[in-house]
Amino acid sequence: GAVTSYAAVDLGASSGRVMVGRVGRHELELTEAHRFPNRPVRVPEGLRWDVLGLYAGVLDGLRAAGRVDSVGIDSWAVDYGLLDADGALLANPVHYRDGRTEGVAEAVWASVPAAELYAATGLQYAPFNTLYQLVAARSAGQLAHAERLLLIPDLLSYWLTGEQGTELTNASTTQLVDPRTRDWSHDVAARLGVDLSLFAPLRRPGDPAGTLCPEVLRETGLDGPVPVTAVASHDTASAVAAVPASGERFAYICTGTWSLAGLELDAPVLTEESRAANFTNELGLDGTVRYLRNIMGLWLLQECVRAWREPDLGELLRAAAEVPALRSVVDAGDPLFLAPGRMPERIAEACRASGQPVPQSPAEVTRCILDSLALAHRRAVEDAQRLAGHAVDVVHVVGGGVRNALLCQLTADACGLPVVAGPAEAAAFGNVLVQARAHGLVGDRADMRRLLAGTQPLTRYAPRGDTGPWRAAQARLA
Ligand code: LFR
Repeated sequence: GAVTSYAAVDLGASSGRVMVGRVGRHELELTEAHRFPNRPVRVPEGLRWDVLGLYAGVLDGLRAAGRVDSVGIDSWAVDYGLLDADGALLANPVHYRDGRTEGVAEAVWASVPAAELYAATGLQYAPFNTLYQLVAARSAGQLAHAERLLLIPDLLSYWLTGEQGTELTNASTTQLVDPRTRDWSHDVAARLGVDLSLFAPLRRPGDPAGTLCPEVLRETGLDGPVPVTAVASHDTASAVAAVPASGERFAYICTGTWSLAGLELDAPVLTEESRAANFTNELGLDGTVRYLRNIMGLWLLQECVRAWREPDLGELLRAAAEVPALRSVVDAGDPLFLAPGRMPERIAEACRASGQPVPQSPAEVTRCILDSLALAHRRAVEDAQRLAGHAVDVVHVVGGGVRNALLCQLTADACGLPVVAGPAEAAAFGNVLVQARAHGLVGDRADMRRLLAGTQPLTRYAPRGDTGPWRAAQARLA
């Protein structure tokens, strides 16, 4: 049968890649055309993304990918670039780990109480939600010359095509979208004085998003026309679309720099209990709701590894597996761990403060992190089921953490549920499959998932022991 190929640009917090997906009726194959580091840059004014470096990586990747039927872009959420009246980028996009939003949420809640904001937008509190970033930018006078705001994937898409849009799944992370109407929350914006005309018109995954412009074709050596297709441009939305589940009784954990743990629902959960539990209602493919909690994720380990000057990761994980389980745990959902730097010390301080043994060696700290992540996974999967009234009997782990067998096994143990791990490149798969679907090659969401389950290697982890020790460890954090 016919096989077509798609380029998936997938930008994560620590690296970007351009993958080529080949899709047929019973065939799905992903190969890496180009991978490049994404290093946040600290300048005197704060922490910034090197967005020109990223764009250069995208162009290199497209050149390496060669002839494709379409291109799609996804990245992390919430961050954006501002354009002036001529469409030129005004400044380097601010990194969501920058400290500029400290105290901003409290000021916002004075105008729109937190409970009302949750009922209207369904978004969990995170200091970096675009709304808080925008309010901080406005106070700093940074919006004075801004005519347009483009979220990161939309900005890169604009540079590739000259066309502007705002993709909906990623827009849902701004805290300016109503998850019931899947449209802007005009009321919240008006009450907070946010000018929604800063945003380009909404696009949905699968919508056409222009074609590579002549300069890009020249730079990449490609022959036009090459269409760009809007995908689920929030990386987590693309990853959830690529969870190889059958049926509805599953939870997912998208692992990488973050762990995003939760459920796919038809409708948002906007109760006060849900807000207190800090669950978010982000939008997914086909108007689904990604009901999930943000957990710090492998960021905790990445930051330690950086502090320890990059020891061999395989050895570190083998040593961590030998350390006794659950000696000390930290709350891996705590925004305390958001900013970069001093991570081994901050973990030690958290253990000391909760009266637990302080992990000493890198192996002990690593074990503490992995136990803590598994524990946070357990809590999120449990809470989500209870709050949404939606029971599951399997947990799908996708994303970079799939390669961390100890984390997958501990997650199965902690949840007391079987874990199915894979694919690691879920975001890129979701990106490719939405493009293939837009071009008529695959059917609905269930077909996409069947194709993944039938073609990709998945690893199963059965839970070991009972969950008593995990419940006891949780009690230490209460
Ligand atoms: C994961 C992710 C999360 C989002 C965080 C910040 O890459 O997109 O979903 O909360 O990054 O944008």
